[in-house]
Amino acid sequence: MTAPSHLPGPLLDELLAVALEAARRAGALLRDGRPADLAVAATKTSAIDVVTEMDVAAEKLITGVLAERRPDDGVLGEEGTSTEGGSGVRWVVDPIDGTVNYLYGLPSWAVSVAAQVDGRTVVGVVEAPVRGETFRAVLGRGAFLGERRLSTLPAPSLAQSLIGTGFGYLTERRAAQGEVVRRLLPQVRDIRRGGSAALDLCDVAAGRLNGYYERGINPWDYAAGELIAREAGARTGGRPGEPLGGELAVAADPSVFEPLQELLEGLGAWHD
Ligand code: LIP
Repeated sequence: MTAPSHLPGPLLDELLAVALEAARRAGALLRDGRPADLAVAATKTSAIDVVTEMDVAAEKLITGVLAERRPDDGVLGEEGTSTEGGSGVRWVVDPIDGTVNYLYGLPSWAVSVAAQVDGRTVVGVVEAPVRGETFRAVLGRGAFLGERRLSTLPAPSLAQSLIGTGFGYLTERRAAQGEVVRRLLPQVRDIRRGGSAALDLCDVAAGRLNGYYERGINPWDYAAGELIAREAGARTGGRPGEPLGGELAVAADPSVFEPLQELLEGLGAWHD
C-alpha cells in the first residue's frame, strides 16, 4: 500500500527519524534504569492492570522528544497524554507495551511509537531493547527488523499455523477469552501468548507467528505494529469486513487470514 501522494518523502523521513529517536531513548531508559525493586505504582481497569513509575517516566521522555522535535503535532499516550496539535500529525504512543512482562523482568516488552497523518498510520517503530530488536515501517516502503526486510510466513493450513493471542485484564473478559482459546487450540498448530500486542504483530511481520488475534487491545498497543505487519505482507482486520480495532484484532499471513478470521467469527472471539 503506497503512501498518500500528498505526503512528501522528506516528511515521512522526518517522522521516522523522530519515532526512532523517541523509541530508542525511552527503550534505553527502561532497560538501563529499571529499579531492582520495581513495584506497581497504580492500577487502572483492574488489580492486574498495572502501571509502574517507569511507564510514566518513559511516556514523559517520549513526549519531551516529540515536543522538542515536532511541537505542533498531537500526541495520544497510554499513560494519559492527550493533545490535539495543529499540524495534522498525531503520535500514538505506548511507553511500555507488555507492562506485566517488564514488571516481572521478562524480556518481551517494547516501546511502541506511531505517527498518523489525518488518522492514517504512516510510520511505526517498535523498540524491544532486551531482545535487541528495532522494528520499523513507513507506509509503502516495507517493514524492517534492523536492516533486514521482513516478510510474513505462509502456512499450508490453519491446522499447521502458529497463532499468537493475548488476554485482557477484566475477569469476565478473561473467562470468555479462555473459552475461545480452548476451542481454537485443537484447530491450529499451537498458540503463543507473548504478553505484548506490539511484539506479537511484529512477530507476524517477521514470520515467527503465522497469525495473531486479540480482543480488547488499544490504539497505542497496535498502531505501530499493525503498520509493520501490513508492510511485511500481512492482512489485518477485525470481524469480517471490519478494520482491526478494540472489538477484535486479527493479523496473519494471507494464506491463513480468512480461515482464522472465519474461525474467530464462529467462536465469538469478538464479544465477551
Ligand atoms: C498489553 C497488550 C497485550 C495484552 C495485555 C496488555 P499493556 O498491553 O499488549 O497484547 O494481552 O493484556 O493489554 O497493558 O502491557 O500496555
